[in-house]
Amino acid sequence: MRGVYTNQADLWSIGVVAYMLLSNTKPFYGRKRRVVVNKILQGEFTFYSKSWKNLSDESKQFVSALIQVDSKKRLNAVQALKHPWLDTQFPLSDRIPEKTTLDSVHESILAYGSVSEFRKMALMIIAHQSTTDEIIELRKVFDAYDTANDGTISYKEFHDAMQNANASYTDKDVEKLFKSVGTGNDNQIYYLEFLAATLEAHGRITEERLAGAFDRLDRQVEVQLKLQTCNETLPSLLNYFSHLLFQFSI
Ligand SMILES: [Ca+2]
Repeated sequence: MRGVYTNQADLWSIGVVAYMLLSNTKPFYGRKRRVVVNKILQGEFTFYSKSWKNLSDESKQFVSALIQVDSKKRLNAVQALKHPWLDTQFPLSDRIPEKTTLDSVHESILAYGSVSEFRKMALMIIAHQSTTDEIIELRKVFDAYDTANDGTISYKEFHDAMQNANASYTDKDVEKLFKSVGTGNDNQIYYLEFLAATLEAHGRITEERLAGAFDRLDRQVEVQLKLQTCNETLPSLLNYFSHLLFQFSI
C-alpha cells in the first residue's frame, strides 16, 4: 500500500490468507474503508475471534510473523517454510509414501491390465466417492510419480516410476502398463485413472462396494460398454470426474 513491492509482499498475503483460512474471519475489518486502511498500515490485528481459541500457539505465531508491517522483520519464504507450525504439523516426511505403499501400488498397476473396461468404470465411480482418509496414501504416490507436479502423470514420469520399481522392464512393458491405466489419447494418466487402478489391489474395495458401483452405472452405459463403445464414453466421463476430484482432494 505504500507503493514498494518485493516478493516479501507475497509473504504478507500468505499471512492474511492463513489468518482467514484458519479462523474464517478477516484480520482487518471495520465499517469504514479509512479505518480498515489504517489498521492495515499499522499492521493492527488481534486473535480475538472465537475460532482462534482452539488453534495452536504455533499457528498464531506463524500468522504474526507474516503479518508484519516492516518487511525486514517479516519472515521470508525460506524462513516461513521452516517455521515450527509448518514443520511440526505438516512435515515433509509425511508427504513421502512408504516403500510398502509404493510396492503395492506397483503391483496394483500390474494387475490392472487384466481388469475389464466395465470394472474400470465401476472403480472410477468408487474412486470418485472415496474420502480423503481412504486415498491419502495413494495421493502421496501420485505426487511421487508426478515429478513435474502438474497434476497428471506423463508417459515419461510413469516410465521413470516403473523403472524405479523394477529395472528390468522393457519400454514395451512400460507402454503396455501405461495404456492399461491411461484411457485417453493424450499420453497422460489422470488422478482418477490412477486411483481407479490402484484402489482395488490396495485392499480397499469390498465386493459390496463394487456391486454398488455397478448398480450405479445406468443401463445405457452398460449397453454402450458391452457394445465396445467404452473408448468414447470413458475419457469424457473421466475428464469430468478427474478434474473435480483433483481440485477438491488434498
Ligand atoms: Ca506430470
